[in-house]
Amino acid sequence: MEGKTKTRPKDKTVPKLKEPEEYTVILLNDDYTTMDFVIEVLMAIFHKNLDDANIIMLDVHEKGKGAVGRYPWDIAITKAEQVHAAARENQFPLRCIVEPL
Ligand code: TYC
Repeated sequence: MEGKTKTRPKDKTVPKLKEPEEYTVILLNDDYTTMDFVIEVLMAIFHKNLDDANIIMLDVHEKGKGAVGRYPWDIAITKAEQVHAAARENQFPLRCIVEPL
């Protein structure tokens, strides 16, 4: 292929790389999980500081549910599984759900 350089064909569309879609992890209230455990979970799994964890926990406690964070699908579902595993280990019924943004 002498004398020929490869250039990107101008008439073809190059697919744009899309940002990964995000999902919201929503924490659900219950009557049995302790407030301290919810705060621990928010700090350990969602990397919230103590103040934010406390605010989120109280909001969920009062309203019944609340958003904890937005993540790409794999991360959101992994965090939800980690919450359920930690809750199971400590015999709490704490649940969260993952919803499209
Ligand atoms: N309602 C619980 C209590 O009074 C505390 C709690 C808060 C539980 C948030 C779950 O996602 C939750 N001990």
